[in-house]
Amino acid sequence: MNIVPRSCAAASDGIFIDNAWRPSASGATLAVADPATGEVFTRIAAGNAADIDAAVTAARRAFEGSWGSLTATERGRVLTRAAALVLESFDELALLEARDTGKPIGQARADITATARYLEFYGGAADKVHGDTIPFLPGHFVTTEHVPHGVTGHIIPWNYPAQMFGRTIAAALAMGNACVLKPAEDACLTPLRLTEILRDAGLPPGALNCVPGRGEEAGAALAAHPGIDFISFTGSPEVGTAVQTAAARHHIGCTLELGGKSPQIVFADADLDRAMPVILKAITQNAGQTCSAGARLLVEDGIAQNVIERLRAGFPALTAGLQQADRDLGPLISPGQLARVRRFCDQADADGIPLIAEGGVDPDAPQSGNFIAPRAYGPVPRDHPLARQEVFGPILSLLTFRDEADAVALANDTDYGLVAGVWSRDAGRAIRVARRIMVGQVFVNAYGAGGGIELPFGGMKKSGHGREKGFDALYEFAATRTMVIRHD
Ligand code: TXE
Repeated sequence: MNIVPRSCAAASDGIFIDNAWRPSASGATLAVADPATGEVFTRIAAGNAADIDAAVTAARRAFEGSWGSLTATERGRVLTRAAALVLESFDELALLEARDTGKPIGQARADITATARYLEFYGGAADKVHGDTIPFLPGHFVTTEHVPHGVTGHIIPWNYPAQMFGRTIAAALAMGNACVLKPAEDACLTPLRLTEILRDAGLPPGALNCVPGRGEEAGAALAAHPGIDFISFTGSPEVGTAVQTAAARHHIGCTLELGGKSPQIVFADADLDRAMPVILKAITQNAGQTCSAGARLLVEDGIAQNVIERLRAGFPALTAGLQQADRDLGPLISPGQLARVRRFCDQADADGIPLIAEGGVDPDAPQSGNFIAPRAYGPVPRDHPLARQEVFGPILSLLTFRDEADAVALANDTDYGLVAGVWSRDAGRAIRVARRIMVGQVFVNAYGAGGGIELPFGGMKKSGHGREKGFDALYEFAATRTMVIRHD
């Protein structure tokens, strides 16, 4: 497995600007550890404000020159070629993603498939974004076009680094922006490799620059840089606030995707045989470190005991293990994340919240890894942290509701608004309820979009604003220019 991109001499040279690798301006590096063992297996360049400045300058040059002068079709072809190159390097990328994030190899493979699909989708979409003509005054012809912002900044998290790369970078490039990417310090290896693949696909120098580094250094410098025209951020609400504040200081737009506490609403008439496996997967996929994890299981009173019995039957079979073992879940990303999840469990235990069921950890999983067994708690009181805060781990909270009105109120009784699921055989009720939940994406008798590349995705309330995926993302990475032509 190539730990560093093929054309990069060493990971410590891993700042990518103007299609070439270089060490960070300060010479600083970050340790890269395997979440399953704790072993530090490489060190990656840690960029700072000087590197960000060089990257923004390179991006501006590309936007005003070689990249900005390509047609939409030519841009699309670069992305489509990159999709093919990702598939050619499929096994290598999946192994790298699994090693860096700890996720089971099957999940990593699914993520690389999705990454290629993002490049394919946005490659195909690049020349299909059309403007309008607008009837106006006599003797006037009015038309609109969607023009790129210019230089876009992208700050992505560690939970799905390859997919996040595809999601945000492919859409921005498709519209003609030049990009500066700051991947997460805990998982930046696949974004670096994918950056190289974009170059190999024909991206001109400066069109995509990648600066790994610490959030408070490289990330903050990118958000505050006066040379960027738009910023896309996925991460915690706290950092999202800082990014939006920085963007406001120089009056640029941003999209924020800040996680959730997503409800799965199960009515008494639901098909539990169909629902339960999906409910278990929605909290254990990626060890629960998923913004759209189905973390709140809201169950109608009359079937609560039945659902609890099914959780007792299902959870013990869920096992955490090494990447190559391809179990239900891998380790958490870092000791810090493990400590955070344990704190939630310790508090639940101390507060006497019943532990419904627990899964396991493979006996051969190293003690030094960040492994935790998945758990289901409940009934959880409505004001308990387990019912309100994002755990970002494989911990399911069961709450009960009385009737339809109570279900809607409970589902919306959260600061977040990302995703929801409604399970019922009464189609009218399921749709009625689904339309009253304040979220950006809602499922009926299903949950989880998988890649969901074509489907607009994003939050309401504390989950953030703006849409990624689908055609909606293209419009985020563009501004509408209206042209009024007088011809009388
Ligand atoms: O996120 P951070 P963390 C949630 C989840 C998790 C918690 C903490 O609940 O437990 O956040 O995770 C960069 N200026 N989500 O601490 O810090 C950072 O380098 C600019 C949900 O890892 O927000 C990384 O690239 N950038 C989420 C990115 O922000 C800064 C996914 C995210 O890191 C910065 C991840 C700064 N001052 C965490 N500080 C989701 N929406 O799915 C950090 N960064």
